[in-house]
Amino acid sequence: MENVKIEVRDAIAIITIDRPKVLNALNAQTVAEIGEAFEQVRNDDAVRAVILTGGGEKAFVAGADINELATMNPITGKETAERGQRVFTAIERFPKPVIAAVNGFALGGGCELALACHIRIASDKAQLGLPEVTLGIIPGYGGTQRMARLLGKGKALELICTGDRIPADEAERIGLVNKVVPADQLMAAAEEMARKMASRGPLAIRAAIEAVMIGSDMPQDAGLVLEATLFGLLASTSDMKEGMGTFLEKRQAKFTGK
Ligand code: CO8
Repeated sequence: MENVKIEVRDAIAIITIDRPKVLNALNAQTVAEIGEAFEQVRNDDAVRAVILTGGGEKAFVAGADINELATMNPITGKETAERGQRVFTAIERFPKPVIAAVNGFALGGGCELALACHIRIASDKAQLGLPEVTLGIIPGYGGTQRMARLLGKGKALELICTGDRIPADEAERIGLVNKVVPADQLMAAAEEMARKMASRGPLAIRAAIEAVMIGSDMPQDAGLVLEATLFGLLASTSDMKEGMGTFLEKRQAKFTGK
């Protein structure tokens, strides 16, 4: 892959979008490579958590590549949006926790990418926003849906319709990011959280993500059925016996994902 790099360290895959000269802008190739990177990591049993970040000092991702967007017609525009939405939805439903380490600008498609991740940790230098309306378009990689679900319709419409960029501390205040840390501690903070999640039962983590991400789009009664079914399923796993055993025997868990 040309624009996306994968590094695996201690059960954690760090996926870096690496086109720093254009602030990691998402052209079609980069979107495809992000999808490919997640597929590689999905099939790697040694990986139990993922950190997604941007290469260089300035940006997580400064949006879709405006040079490509400028050439869209109605057909290619819809197709491009759908292709990106498929990749981003695969991230949202990824069976291992995905933490966005937002190291700088997360704008437009970059903010939408962060929104598709399960957790967002931001550097104190990060700025986030959906500036699409300043270009005469709307978010097309899920931003209208995921931001409204995360923040509520009022705040989402404020950000989408002004196109304003907000600093990391405000993003934390409104719940757009989980926490903010000094820039030089960003990767350490993301790795610390990823390591903690990677040490838990992987099948339980997978079920938790499914229950929250799929369940929150269902009526609550159906979501509760999903939760109970996944809960029951976990009772059939060695990981459950291991987890309960460690508590009763006061020892460290060794989960196998079986
Ligand atoms: N696309 C292409 N190139 C970009 C992008 C981008 N989104 N962002 C930055 N770049 C390039 C710049 O053109 C510049 O290149 P060059 O050095 O060749 O001139 C280089 O990156 C560095 O950028 P700047 O010189 O502008 O850096 P500054 O520090 O002055 O400014 C900003 C940083 C504020 C982030 C500024 O670059 C900016 O405003 N970028 C555009 C942000 C934006 O509008 N993003 C939203 C794009 S639209 C979108 O994401 C739609 C998603 C949905 C698509 C649905 C499918 C069709």
